[in-house]
Amino acid sequence: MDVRAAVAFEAGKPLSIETVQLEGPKAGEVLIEVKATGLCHTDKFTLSGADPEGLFPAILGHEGAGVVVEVGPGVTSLRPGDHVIPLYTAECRECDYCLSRKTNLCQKVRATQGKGLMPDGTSRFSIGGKPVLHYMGCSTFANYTVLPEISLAKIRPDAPFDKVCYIGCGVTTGIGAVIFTAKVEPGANVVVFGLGGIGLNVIQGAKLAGADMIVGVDLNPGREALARKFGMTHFVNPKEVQGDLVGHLVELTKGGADYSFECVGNTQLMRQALECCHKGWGVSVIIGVAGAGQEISTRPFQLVTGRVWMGSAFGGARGRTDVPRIVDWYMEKKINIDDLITHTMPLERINDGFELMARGESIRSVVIY
Ligand code: NAD
Ligand code: DAO
Ligand code: ZN
Ligand code: ZN
Repeated sequence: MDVRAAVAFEAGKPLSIETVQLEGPKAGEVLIEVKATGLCHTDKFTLSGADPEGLFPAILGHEGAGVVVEVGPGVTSLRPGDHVIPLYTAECRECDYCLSRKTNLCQKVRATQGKGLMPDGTSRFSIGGKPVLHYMGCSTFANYTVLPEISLAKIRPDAPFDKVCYIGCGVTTGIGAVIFTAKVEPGANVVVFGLGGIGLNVIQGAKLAGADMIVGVDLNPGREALARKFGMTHFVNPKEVQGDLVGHLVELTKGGADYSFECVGNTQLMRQALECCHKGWGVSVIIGVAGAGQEISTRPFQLVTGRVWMGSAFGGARGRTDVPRIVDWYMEKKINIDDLITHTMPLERINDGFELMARGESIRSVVIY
């Protein structure tokens, strides 16, 4: 079938709106109509060429929501009409990783997904007979796409696509890092570095977990008001701190953070996030994705004296299990997504959305098909 897609032909160039050919689902695969997709920082990172694993030409996008149109042979858990959220972290429930119960990083389709291909090693997308690659197993910048069955979370039918698409990455990454990865407990002091599409969700996750002090750190003073609305209790702009930022944060939290989260992708901030943690028990979670080849460092004594450094991918969420629950939290008004979706646009204006992101003017832009 012919589909409409924003194609990334090469790094550093704007996306190009094209008619693309899409093959139907093969065994274990599902064709979905994408109804809405968010634009995430990671799409921009790949499009910029900074992502060492970025492959072209490809159809980017990994934060969608849509409806099942057709299922391939052997698909048992989904049928046409089901509402779904694509998962860039699948959940097969049978690989060693899934069965370990220690991680959400299902490896069942990881190898082919990383090459921009479906599990049988081919692409379903093409233009004029030439293959166009999938991206993060999702490719939600097309109005129809094909995914493995295990890469789709079935969600309730009354959830609005243009809001819950954000649960496909940003919401789950931020809230999940607090609840599933760090397991923040009531009364904890939390410091969040970076108040963008991820950090604001860390803040609302910390509030949901019952954190006491929630300190937000950002260079952009324009982020303060929204962060306060989501539960931030103290704002720190590093440009306004006299002297050492770490010392300031340790003093503010009366000894250090119980938990800190790096939501920028800056290796210097990652160090500060670790070092502002409380001696003996502070836990620092890296969420931000640093540029190719960058490294983190600290003095080992920071860890010897009880601080813990860890990371979180997709908020530690097991997609098919946890994403429908997070959709329920939204529908029950336990979490706020609406105020984070600052812009919407048709597919034809998707490049405007990336410009808004680059200028720091949007939290989330959503393309509505
Ligand atoms: P964003 O651009 O919306 O937000 C980043 C924020 O950091 C902005 O508010 C900016 O002003 C602030 N900032 C930049 N430099 C700063 C500094 N030196 N000190 C303090 N604040 C600073 O980005 P986002 O969408 O929230 O994504 C954040 C990071 O998370 C990115 O690296 C992204 O790739 C990554 N990410 C990780 C996962 C995961 O599963 N681990 C998932 C999605 C995104
Ligand atoms: O290696 O098993 C694996 C999968 C790793 C994927 C984790 C992705 C998290 C960071 C990328 C940002 C996603 C938007
Ligand atoms: Zn993302
Ligand atoms: Zn698995």
